[in-house]
Amino acid sequence: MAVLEHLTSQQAIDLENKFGAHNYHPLPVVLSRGEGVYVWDVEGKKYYDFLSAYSAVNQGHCHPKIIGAMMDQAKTLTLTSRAFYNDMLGKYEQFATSTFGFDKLLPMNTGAEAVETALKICRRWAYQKKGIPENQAQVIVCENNFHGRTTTIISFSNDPVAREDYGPYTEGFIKIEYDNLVALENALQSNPNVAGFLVEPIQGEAGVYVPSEGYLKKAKALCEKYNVLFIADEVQTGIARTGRLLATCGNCSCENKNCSGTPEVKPDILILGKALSGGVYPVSAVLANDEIMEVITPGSHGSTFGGNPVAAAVAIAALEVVQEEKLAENADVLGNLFREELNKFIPTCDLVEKVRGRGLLNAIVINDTEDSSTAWDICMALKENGLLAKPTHGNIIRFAPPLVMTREQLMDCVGIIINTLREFER
Ligand code: IF1
Repeated sequence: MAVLEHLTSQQAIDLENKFGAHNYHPLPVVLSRGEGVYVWDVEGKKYYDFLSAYSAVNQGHCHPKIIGAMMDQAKTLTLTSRAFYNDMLGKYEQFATSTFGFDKLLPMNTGAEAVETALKICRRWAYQKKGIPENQAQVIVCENNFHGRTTTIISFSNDPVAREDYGPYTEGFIKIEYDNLVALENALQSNPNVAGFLVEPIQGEAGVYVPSEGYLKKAKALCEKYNVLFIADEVQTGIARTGRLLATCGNCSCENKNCSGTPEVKPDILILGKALSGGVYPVSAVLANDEIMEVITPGSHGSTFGGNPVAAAVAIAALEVVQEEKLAENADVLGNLFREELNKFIPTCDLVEKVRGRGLLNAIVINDTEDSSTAWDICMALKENGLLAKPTHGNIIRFAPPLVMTREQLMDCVGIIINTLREFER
C-alpha cells in the first residue's frame, strides 16, 4: 500500500491498531479535513467539532490567517535553536507579555512541558527567594487535577489509569480538595515549605468543574498571605475559551464588553498552551514577572523547539485572531445561550442531570452510573447525527466547539444534541 494513498475509515483504523501504540480509545471516526467549526471524515461526512481538539482549535480548524502565518514563516526560517537569536521570538514575547500583562515569557512546546517549567521556576524561586531549605519545597495541587502526562505530573495525579505502574513517583506535592479554601489554608498553615499552589481555573478533564464564585480570588489572597506562588494552568481554559481571554482574567486586555471587568485574580505564574497556536503547531508558554522569572538563568532550562520562529509567527497570528474576531465575547454570549437552551430541556428529560460550564467549555452529566456506557453510546449517536463530542470521565460529556461558531450554528448543534438525547430517553 502506497503510504499516501486514500484509505477507507476502516483501513485507517486498522493501520493505527496494527502499527500504533494503543494509548487512546478514539471514537470510530477518521477525519481528513477541517475548516472552521466543521470536520469531514474520509468518506466525506461532515460534522460539527464539539471537542476542538480539547480546546486547542478555539480559532476554528485551519484558520486562514494562522495557516498563512505558518506557511510564510515555514518557507523562510523554521528553527535556529536558542544557540542563536532569531527575528521572531522577541516580537512574539513582547506581544504576548503585553496581551496577558506580565514582564516575561518562557517559550515551550506542549502544555505538559509548560507545567513542568512552571514547577521548576516555582521550586527555584522557593529556594533562592523564599529561603525554603534545599529539596524541601512542596507544591499544593488539587484532587482530580489534570496537568499533563509526564512522570512528575502524573506523580501528583489521583487518576489510577494515568498514574499506575509509572513509579517511582516525584515527591514534593500536597493534594487538597478542589474548590475548598479551608483545605488550602490548612495546607498552607501546616507546611512551612510550601512554594506554590498549582490549580486549573476550571477542572476540565475532571468533568468541567467550575469552582465557587470568588474561589480563585480568595485562593490567591491566601497564597499572598503565606508567600506562596499562585500558578494558574490555563492550558485548557485560556485563550478565550471560558468567555474571557483568561479564566483567571488577570489584567488581560480582552475586548469582551461582557467581562465582569474586575480581574478575578492575577496568577504569579501563568501557563498557556493548546489554542495559543490555534491548534496549528505545538506552542506553550509560561509567563511571570521579573522577580520570579529572573531565577531562570542561561543554561538552567531550555528546549530545542521552544521559541522557534514558526511557533512565534503562529502564536502571534493566533492571538491576533482572538482579539480581531472578539472570540472571548462570542464564547461568553454563545456559552450562556448553550446553557440556557439545555437548562430548558433538562427538566423534560430524566437522562440528563445538569449542564455546567463557562463560556464555550461546558459538560452535561448523564444520569447513570460511572461505569455505564451511556455517555459513550450518546457520543456514538451524536456522531451519526453529525456532531463529534467525547465523554470525559464516566458519565460526563464535554461540549467545547471552536469559538468562531455563529449563533445559528450553535442553535443547530443544540438541536442535534437534544434530539440525540431524546433517542435515549427511558
Ligand atoms: C491527553 C485530558 C483535556 C490540560 C491542562 C496541561 C495539559 C492539558 C489543563 C497538558 C492537556 C489534553 C491532553 C490529552 C487530552 C486533553 C485533556 F483529557 F487529557 F485531560 F483537555 F482535558 N494542562 N489536556 O488539559 O497539555 O501536554 O497535552 O499539550 O493527554 O489525553 P499537553
